[in-house]
Amino acid sequence: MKRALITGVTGQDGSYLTELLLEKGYEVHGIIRRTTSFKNEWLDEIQDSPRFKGLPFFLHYGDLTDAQGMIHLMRKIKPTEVYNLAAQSHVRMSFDIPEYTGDVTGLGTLRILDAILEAGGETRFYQASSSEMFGQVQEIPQRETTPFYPRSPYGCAKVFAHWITINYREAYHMHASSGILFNHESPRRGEAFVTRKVTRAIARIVSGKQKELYLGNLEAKRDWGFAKDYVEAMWLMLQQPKGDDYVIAMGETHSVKEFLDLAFGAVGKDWQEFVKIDPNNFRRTEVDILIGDPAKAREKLGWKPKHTFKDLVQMMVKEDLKREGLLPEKYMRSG
Ligand code: NAP
Ligand code: G4F
Repeated sequence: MKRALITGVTGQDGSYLTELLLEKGYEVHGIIRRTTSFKNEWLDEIQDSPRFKGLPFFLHYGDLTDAQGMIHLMRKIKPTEVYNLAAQSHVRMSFDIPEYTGDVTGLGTLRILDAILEAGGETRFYQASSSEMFGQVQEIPQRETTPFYPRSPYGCAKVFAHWITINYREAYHMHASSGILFNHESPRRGEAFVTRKVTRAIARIVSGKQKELYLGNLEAKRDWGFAKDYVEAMWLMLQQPKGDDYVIAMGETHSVKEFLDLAFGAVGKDWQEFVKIDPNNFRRTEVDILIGDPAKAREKLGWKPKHTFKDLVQMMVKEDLKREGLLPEKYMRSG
């Protein structure tokens, strides 16, 4: 039986990847951080779901800042595959906590790679690289060979993590791959990211709990896809004969304004009546446009997304309405 270890298992991608690997017959181990009150909606959902009841899913305490802890877990679990999804993943916040972001998001990756080597080195490794590494883009669309120009402490930390993964692949002949994933969202997206902030606010506006929504730069453009499609690509990378780097993207870009149009439009509302600008939501240095070219992933991995941008927006609005206790069919326009 294949045994996977997932760091960042409580996050958006961690939850979808856990489900995918359990469905594929893996024994799945996840690393969680100690918190005063441990509650994670998605993990609770997985553990309580009849679909996954009785399947081998185990949680272990650990932290990417704790090298010894990582070595101990690697020796104990002896995973065949490690998916390193843990990170301080919020770009604007990385300007407030740059050193911490570098420690977790950058050095954390090195600690995992070293732990794999310490435990024997046979484990296949996936690194969650990011389109934020392209930052001030040097080429449109961005592909695996596009030079990096990160625009935040988060982007800089991810560049380090990306290159140390390549270095360990070359220096120690590790089966190590990086997925350069463009923005991917879902109903499980953290509430501080713009898409979920918008769809959650829509549900609260419809239910009368919220009147205004404060945002930042509405002109920024992102290549947004659905997280569940993207975790499939992570798994495909580790099934290849050799480690490599792949861009995972939809190949189209939309502004925050376009997201607002579609999301508010889904409940028949005009976003301009609700959205206000708060300068605190702007970044010191912004990434203006991202658009990826997933040709290599399509050709070599046979990967292609199953959901469109429009599907994604509709799905996120629908799920947030449900979470507010509202009937989507009552409030959502069809199409
Ligand atoms: P997310 O929802 O923010 O999840 C981050 C995960 O990392 C959480 O489980 C978090 O645990 C964990 N974590 C944070 N600090 C940690 C530490 N010191 N030690 C151990 N675990 C720690 O992120 P996501 O959207 O699922 O993204 C997954 C990965 O892909 C991240 O590395 C992200 O940077 C990268 N990425 C994401 C996107 C995207 O659009 N979603 C695109 C490209 C790359 P807690 O629950 O305890 O906070
Ligand atoms: O949703 P965001 O915070 O995502 P961002 O910065 O693109 O980062 C996400 O995607 C990366 C992949 O490219 C990941 F690596 C990273 O971990 C994370 O998952 O912001 C998207 C855009 C930005 O241009 C931002 O300035 O939306 C703009 N925006 C406008 N108002 C806002 C807001 N972003 C947030 N979070 N909150 C706002 O109020």
